[in-house]
Amino acid sequence: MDKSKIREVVEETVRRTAITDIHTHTFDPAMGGLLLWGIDELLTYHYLVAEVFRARPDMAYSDFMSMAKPAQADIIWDELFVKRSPVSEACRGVVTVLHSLGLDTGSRDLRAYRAYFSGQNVRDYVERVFETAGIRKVYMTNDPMDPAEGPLWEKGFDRDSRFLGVLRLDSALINWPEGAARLQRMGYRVDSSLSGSTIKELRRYLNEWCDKIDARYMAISMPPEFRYPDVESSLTTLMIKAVVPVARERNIPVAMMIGVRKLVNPELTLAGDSVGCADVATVEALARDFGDVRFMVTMLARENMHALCVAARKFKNMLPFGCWWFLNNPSLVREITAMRLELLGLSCIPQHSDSRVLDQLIYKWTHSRQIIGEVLGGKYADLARSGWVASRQEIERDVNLLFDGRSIE
Ligand code: RAT
Ligand code: ZN
Repeated sequence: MDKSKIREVVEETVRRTAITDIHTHTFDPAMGGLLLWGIDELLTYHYLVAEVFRARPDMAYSDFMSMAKPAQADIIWDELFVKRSPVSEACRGVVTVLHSLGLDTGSRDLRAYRAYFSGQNVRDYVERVFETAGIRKVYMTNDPMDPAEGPLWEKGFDRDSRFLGVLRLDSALINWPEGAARLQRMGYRVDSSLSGSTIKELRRYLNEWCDKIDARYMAISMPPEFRYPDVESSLTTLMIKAVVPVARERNIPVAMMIGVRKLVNPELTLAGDSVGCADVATVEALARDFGDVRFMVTMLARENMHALCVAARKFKNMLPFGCWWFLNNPSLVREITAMRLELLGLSCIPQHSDSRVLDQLIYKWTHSRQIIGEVLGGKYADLARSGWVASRQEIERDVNLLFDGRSIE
């Protein structure tokens, strides 16, 4: 191939390769109201809820939080799209979605957008979004302890094979013994002290629910203080005595998302979490001591990203993934992607979308594909300058390695 074309070919390949999105908060359409979509959901995304208070410091948190969703959406639209230009990443995302759907972003007409969405049927809209975003499959985040979600699984439904199950562990494990009380209510014989039958019963919970949702991996988000080894910590004990053995037995990965400081501003609820620097030595020690278990790892602090790449060079059972939450911004995705390619080659999962609203699949992937394509294209151009010109087939093969999700299967 012509050397000067190589960037273009890589960018184009990244644009059209079907993606397996390994971490989202979207749901199988059969799960009804849990699947969020449409303009009011897009506008009240918690990333934008945090931003609206930057524009309206006079507004009381509780006043906004107690409003109905359309009223919140009206304020966010007015403050962040009409009175000022939507330059933040989360704001631009809404614009990308509207534009990709063929709506007139020049009209600035929220009522017209609402009318468009109210004319959609959810099943057809899922097809449209998957098609527009170029998505093959998405992994959900499934919490059996969620009062809206648990009963749906208990009852059972016809699954859409494109929405894969992931057992989320936070409500069972974080802030133990809060999870113990929930487990007891579900009929598991656990107690707060981690003694007696607790570990055995927690494993039973994990196994039964992995079966029920056909979990492809188990996932947990953790505070920056998470340490291993740490004999004092309930979370660490539960991880190594229950989660790790179940993952090993089932041959599924454990995803650890580390570095969230929950509710630094409780009044902001879901939008109130912050970031802290985590301990990369902890994930190295876990990967070393449990070498037969696969760990998918992402961290929330930019400061952790370099050390995490180095850690993955040392442990073949560690897979860095995604640019999570506050890192999912073009400048940081660019930096992190380049660093990963330089240190790990193609052995990482560059991005997940974290979409909470179905339509976000469109913007999160349009934006990420753009940056990842540019960075990756630069790497093939560098290679060509060094004397190695990749063929189209080789480029397609490589892009698939990054995006088809096979490394976690
Ligand atoms: O990015 C987000 O939407 C966060 O609220 C979290 O859901 C985070 O991604 C998580 O999975 O904990
Ligand atoms: Zn998430």
